Amino acid sequence: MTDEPGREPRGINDEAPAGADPYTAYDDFNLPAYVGIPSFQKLPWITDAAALAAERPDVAIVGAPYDDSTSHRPGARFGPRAIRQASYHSGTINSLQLDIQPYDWLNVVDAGDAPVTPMNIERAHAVIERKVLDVARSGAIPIVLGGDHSITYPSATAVARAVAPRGVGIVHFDAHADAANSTWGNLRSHGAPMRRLIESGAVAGRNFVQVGLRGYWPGPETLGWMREQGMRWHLMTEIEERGAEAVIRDAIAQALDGPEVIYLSVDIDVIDPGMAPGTGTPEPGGMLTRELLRAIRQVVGSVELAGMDVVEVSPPYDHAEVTATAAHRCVLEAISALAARRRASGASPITTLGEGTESSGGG
Ligand SMILES: [Mn+2]
Repeated sequence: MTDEPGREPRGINDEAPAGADPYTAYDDFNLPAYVGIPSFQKLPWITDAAALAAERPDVAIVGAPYDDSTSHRPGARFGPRAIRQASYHSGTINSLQLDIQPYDWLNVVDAGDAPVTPMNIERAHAVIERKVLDVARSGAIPIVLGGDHSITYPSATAVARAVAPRGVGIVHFDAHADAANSTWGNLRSHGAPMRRLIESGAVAGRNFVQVGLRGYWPGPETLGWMREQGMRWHLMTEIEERGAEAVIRDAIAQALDGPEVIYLSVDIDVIDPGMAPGTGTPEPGGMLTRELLRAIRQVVGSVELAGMDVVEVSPPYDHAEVTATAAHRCVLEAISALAARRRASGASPITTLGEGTESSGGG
């Protein structure tokens, strides 16, 4: 203390022991999840295409904050931001399910958002396609956070372009087939992206496989079109009868009947709305969250994943972040399964992040 007028007061830590500077004790990656930059898992934020190409990450998160194609409840434009922050973990993580610390095996970054603006569907889809293409051409597997399901049209198109001439099969988890011709005349509706992808030739109809369909849509005309394309689908009732693991084994084989790589599209409404209420078109009677997480491990663990999206998270309809948290974990399960595949391939671990630190934030 000093009573000398005009003199700067001493700092509150001036008498701390030497070497114990609380200001620099933790870097941003290891600080709590709610402190610092809200990138996915506080991973490096690299939005520039040239910087991504130089970094050559293994996996890159991409936001697609767009929901002008919704037919019912809006709000999925806020999905990427909600999913990114729906985690209590910071620092490195350890998958108990797969016994692996994924960031020891994969360089994962957050490539930021596609530069979407509202009220212009064509522009939004064009910038999403360009963003996902930039990521895929950097060598990274894009994991895209929606956004309504229309974003799968530009996102899967970009992945199909990046991997050509190799073919892509699509495994699609959803309550809905999303294979309408249009919704009230709009061809870019979130009920139509799967038809656009098949019509454009991005994916062959016979390698488009859907899991979890239920409820009261689509009608016979759309189902007839789907049959004509050779599409395969597995109703929720089949999961109830055979169990998810057997159904997903079949789905993988059907999607890879010809193609070499898989694009995985996860509509969060495949989960029962009791466990994922924050979504645009909730359909009761869906999968358990734990079933979907296991299914994602199964798919990603047994195929060559070329791209993925998690869509239709609508935070304004969510409660206690339950839907955003489920979506966040869909992404972590995929990253962990990719890491397990890398380990199984005989590759060496990498050390790009927080070596020697352990995740905080259990509870
Ligand atoms: Mn859906």
